[in-house]
Amino acid sequence: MVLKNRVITTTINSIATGTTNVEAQEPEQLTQNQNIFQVVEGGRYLVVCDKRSDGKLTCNQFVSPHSVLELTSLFFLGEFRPPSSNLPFPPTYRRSRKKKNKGRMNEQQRSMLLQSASRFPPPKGIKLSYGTAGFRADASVLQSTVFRIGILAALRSLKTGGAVIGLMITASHNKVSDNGVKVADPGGEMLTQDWEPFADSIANAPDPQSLIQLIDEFAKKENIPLDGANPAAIFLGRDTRPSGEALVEAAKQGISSVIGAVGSDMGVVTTPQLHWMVRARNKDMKPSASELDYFDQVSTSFRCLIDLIPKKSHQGIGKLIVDCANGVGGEKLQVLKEKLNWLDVEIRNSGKQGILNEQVGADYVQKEKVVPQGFGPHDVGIRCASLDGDADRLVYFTVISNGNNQINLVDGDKILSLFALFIKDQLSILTDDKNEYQPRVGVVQTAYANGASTKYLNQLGLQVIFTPTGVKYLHEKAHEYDIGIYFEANGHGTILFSDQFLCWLEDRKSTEKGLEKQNAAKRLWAVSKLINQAVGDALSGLLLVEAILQHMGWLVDKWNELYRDLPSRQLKVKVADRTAVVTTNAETIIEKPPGIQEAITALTVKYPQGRCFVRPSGTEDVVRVYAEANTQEAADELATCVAKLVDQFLGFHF
Ligand code: 16G
Ligand code: MG
Repeated sequence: MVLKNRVITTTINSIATGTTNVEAQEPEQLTQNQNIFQVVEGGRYLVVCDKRSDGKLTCNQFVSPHSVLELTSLFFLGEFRPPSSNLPFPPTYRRSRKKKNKGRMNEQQRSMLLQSASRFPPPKGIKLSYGTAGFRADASVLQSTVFRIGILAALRSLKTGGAVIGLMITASHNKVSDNGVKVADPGGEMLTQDWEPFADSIANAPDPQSLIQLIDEFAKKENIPLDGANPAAIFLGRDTRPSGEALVEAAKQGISSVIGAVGSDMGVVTTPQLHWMVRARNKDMKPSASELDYFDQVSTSFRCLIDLIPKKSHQGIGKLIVDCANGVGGEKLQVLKEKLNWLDVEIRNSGKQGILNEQVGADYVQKEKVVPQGFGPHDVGIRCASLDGDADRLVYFTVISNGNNQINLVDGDKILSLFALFIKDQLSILTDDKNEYQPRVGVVQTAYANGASTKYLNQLGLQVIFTPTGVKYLHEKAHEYDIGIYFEANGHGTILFSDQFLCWLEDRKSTEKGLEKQNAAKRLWAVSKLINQAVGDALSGLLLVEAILQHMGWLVDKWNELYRDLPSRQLKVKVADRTAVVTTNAETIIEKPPGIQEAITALTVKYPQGRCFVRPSGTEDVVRVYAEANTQEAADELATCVAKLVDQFLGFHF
């Protein structure tokens, strides 16, 4: 691929929303294959077009579905990739004649907000914060917060030129009486961090007047059109918690108190399904972007990967048993199983009976390292997997014989390693030194990644980068690569592919002469369609693991033996104020309070292969301790000593 900074200006006559035929005056200047265009008019847009044989252009990825398009100039960028900072997604299209009213709230809008807010008084004496994964609390105190986040989601849609925003009601792996709410941005990723302080402040506004004042100030600052003339669209979803339905209703009330905002209820879905739909609607311009589309895409791309398995390595790898945490993943996996009727899967803890997340699910299995309810000695030797309550985490395990319910855990780090290995293999078939274009591959982990996994990935020759805990940090970092693979040890992760890489790959699928290279390109293409690029997705991740294991002809033990985990221990400590702990270096070093880091380091160096860090939890009122060492006893001892230290420095000693 030639990287050229060539910019050709051409003029388009019209771009129709959704269907998107682009008519350019000088299409002869454009090449036949997919090209990247940038449209400039009041904002910058990324458009990917195909030039058809009749010389016209078909635009297949485009801007906000709700913008009235009056675009006139188009710059052809050839195969040049502008720096990502120049590519806001989604574009913020603004009609210049509306500028005068930006951020001004009219009287009708003000009184609608006042009226509806008075029906949702905030709970007394409770301060909520938009943590690592949105607001989470006992469901009984969340009505007002969810109502207000409905308003926030509508504002976010207005801010992004009418792009669809996601609002998910879930408390993931927390107990069934909890619930929560989080927002998905137009690309399907987590709400931009810049808006989190606003989420905190409106959630805690004591009365309707102060709430309206905060909204007014924020809308002015952010130039959000609140004059009722602009549409806003929100997709709502919820997991299976009994409190979910009423909370979705509260969110709808928040949304409909912003003039022009429309909420579409997607019903009971997994968190990643909702993120996928948001992304599909905005980025891929799928007109329906429904759950059905999701199932179609993941099942078709999975089948494609299976069809591309070289015959010689095609051998049975036995059945898979999946623990669905008694959550939403059970019914969704059942749909996939029916679509892929030859996939050998047994579904357990499907949610028909049994309590959500109670001694079941990925979080329980990964933290406790024991079999979930419903599994036992009869499952020894079988490949098992666990999803969490909203199906955005996935771990595998096998039951140890005579092990007293102990398991061999195959965690997020191992899933990451399997994905990285497969992608690296396919890339090395596809590219050689002669290729002018070398895709950049990055692997993103957190401090919780087992040290043995990082060593393994480094040995594969991959670049490993660390970020703080929380999907938003990993996701953002992975975006910096052509192929960015990220996983947390807890089983949340995915793979991101850059548009530039996908354009190149699409070309290779058809132009490569050798069958092997063509198949490698097709496999990578199928991976990009199967994996949920919006967010970590237990169901699509599970299908990718299954496809790769079948491709390799590997039994689960072979996969688990890629490397041997260093023994580790996690503990949590209740402290007076967890915000007193300030960390740096992807949470591996404590900056404040002074003195504690030196004490931890002094303890850690005593243990061979010792590693230890302490961080405040983003989801619980505790401080977490993680320790790793060459034996389990040593890891336990190190974790216990450091936990005592944390208590000395930060505990309740008045
Ligand atoms: C949330 C995060 C997860 C993180 C965990 C850490 C998302 C969607 N989920 O579940 O990524 O590992 O919090 O919890 O961001 P902690 O801060 O309590 O340790
Ligand atoms: Mg979850």
